[in-house]
Formats: sequence, structure tokens, C-alpha cells
Amino acid sequence: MQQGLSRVFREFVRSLAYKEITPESFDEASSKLLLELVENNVALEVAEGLIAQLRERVVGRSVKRGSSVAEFIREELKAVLLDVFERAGVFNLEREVSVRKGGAEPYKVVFLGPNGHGKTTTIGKLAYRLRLRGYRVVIAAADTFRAGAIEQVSQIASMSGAFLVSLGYGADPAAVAYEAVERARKQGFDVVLVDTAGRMHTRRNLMDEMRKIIRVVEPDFRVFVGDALTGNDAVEMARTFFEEVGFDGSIVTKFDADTKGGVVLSIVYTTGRPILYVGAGQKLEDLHPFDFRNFVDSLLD
Ligand SMILES: Nc1nc2c(ncn2[C@@H]2O[C@H](COP(=O)(O)OP(=O)(O)OP(=O)(O)O)[C@@H](O)[C@H]2O)c(=O)[nH]1
Ligand SMILES: [Mg+2]
Repeated sequence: MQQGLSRVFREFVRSLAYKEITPESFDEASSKLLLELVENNVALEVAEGLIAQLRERVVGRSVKRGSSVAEFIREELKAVLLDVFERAGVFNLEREVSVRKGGAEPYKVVFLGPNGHGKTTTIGKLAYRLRLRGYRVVIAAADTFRAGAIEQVSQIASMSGAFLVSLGYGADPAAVAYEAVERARKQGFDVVLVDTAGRMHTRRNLMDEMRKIIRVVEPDFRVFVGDALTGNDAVEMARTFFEEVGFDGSIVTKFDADTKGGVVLSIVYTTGRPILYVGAGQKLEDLHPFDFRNFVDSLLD
């Protein structure tokens, strides 16, 4: 997967490989790089930012004796990419859940994001992972709006072995979430996963509703779910949700079908928050911890 970005980087490295790196040769090669990054779902300002940092690091610098220009460029490119992810840090949700286990308060996660990007499916996958590790999980059916949402989440809860709390369609989502937390406290559940209705950031009342859910639940973690296939849309949504509601990290879905690869990079660059998992399929097992070092290595192989 994500062949797009790795091809782009490979070609860029090759285009400079036999040249002296002057401002002119760099700018010529990087103007092509810019276009191709954007074509592969790297947001324009992210692509510009990355290129500016790379320029700082390579133009006018001399290549170490015994090292090739190609190697030098690849190493500097790698440093620039790693820096994006390192600045966002790493968050190990499963470790946090394990630290909390046995305490009086469940570990609470609220999922948010635009329509159809994979929140409910991802909740099922995460519930499944947590169940396999021995945790007791409650899912709050706080999407009380979309037709079929409760049937979907109820099926996902039973498949993953989680307990569902629902107050039916039309109920106040914050009330559903609160009820789920109360239930978890009383019955010693370890984790509460709150499913919310997909929303567009332009809908004021829905953004207010999202803030209310968060106020009531006081989650330990707020996770944005973004669909890699929507490209720049996912990045724009992440940016607006981050500014308007705030979140602590992201999960990128449909990684299995993504041949480009720029969304992961762009979301982390734009929000400065880590990616915890990627979704890579429709089955319960298809959620994988995101390892940014592996990701960067795979781009620069
Ligand atoms: N291939 C693939 N499909 C996925 C992945 N994650 C989710 N999907 C599919 O994407 C579609 C939408 O997923 P949902 O989980 O319903 O999305 P949602 O964000 O809850 O949608 P709303 O509740 O309408 O906002 C479903 O058909 C999922 O099977 C993934 O990682 N890979
Ligand atoms: Mg949903």
C-alpha cells in the first residue's frame, strides 16, 4: 500500500542523485516533488513545509566522504519525516487502559469525525482488541440520529463481545454516553467507547452537541477517525474538528485501499497529534497499531 508516496520520494532522490545540490537544482527538483506530493494526498501547506525543511538541511551542505548524494538526500528526507511524527509523540492507548484497570473509574474514549469515515467499525475493532486482552468493554450508542445506526452498533457490540448501552433513536447523545459511563462504574467495566453520529464541521448545532458529549463524559481520550481514501477532505476535517472541538489523536481507516499515503502524514502534521491505529479492512481483526518508524521506512525503502 501507499506506493504513491514511496514512488514520489524515490523519484525525487533519483532526480538529485548525480547533481551538486545548489539552490537552483534543489528548487527544480522540489517543484516537481511538490506537485506529486499533493497528488498523493499530502496537503499543500504540509508539502510546502516539508520541502522548506528539507531545503534548509541539504542546500549548500556537503555530502560526507564515502556517502552518495542519493544516500544523503534520503537520510535528510527521513529526518524531516520522522520529525513530523516525533513532534506529535506516541500514545499507547492499550497501555493506558491497562494502567487504569481495577480502578474505580473506567477508561473513557469518545470517537468523533465526519460521516462514513469509519467510527462505528473502528469501535468494533478496538472493542475486539480490548476484549482479547481481557478487558470488559461498554459501547455507548450515542449516534441516535442516523437511520440504522443503533442496529449497526448493536451488531458490532455483540460480535466484538462488548456490552451495549442504548436509549434508542432521538435520545440525547450526551445522556446515552453518561448512562454508559454510569453503568461501567457500577458494574466494574474497564473501558467505555462512545460512538457518535458523523457530522460535518459546518453544522454548528452538531459541533455544539459534540462539545456537550465531551463535557458530560470527560473522556480520557478523544479520537478523530479519518478515511484515507477521502484525501484532502480527511485532512481538512481533521483540522476543523481539532480547532472546533479538540482531540488527542487519530485513527486513519481504509488504509488497505489507500495507494497514495499522504493522509497519515498530513493529519499528523496539521494537528500535531499522534495516529494510534490504522484500519486496514472491514473485519474485526483489521485494526493495527500505527508505528511511524515503520511507516517512514516503508516510504523510503
Ligand atoms: N476497506 C475498509 N473499509 C472500512 C474500514 N473502516 C471502515 N470501513 C467501511 O466504511 C464504511 C463506513 O464505516 P462506519 O464505521 O459505518 O462509518 P461511521 O464513521 O461510523 O459512519 P457514520 O456513523 O455514518 O458517520 C463501512 O462500510 C465500513 O465497513 C477500513 O479500514 N477498510
Ligand atoms: Mg457510525
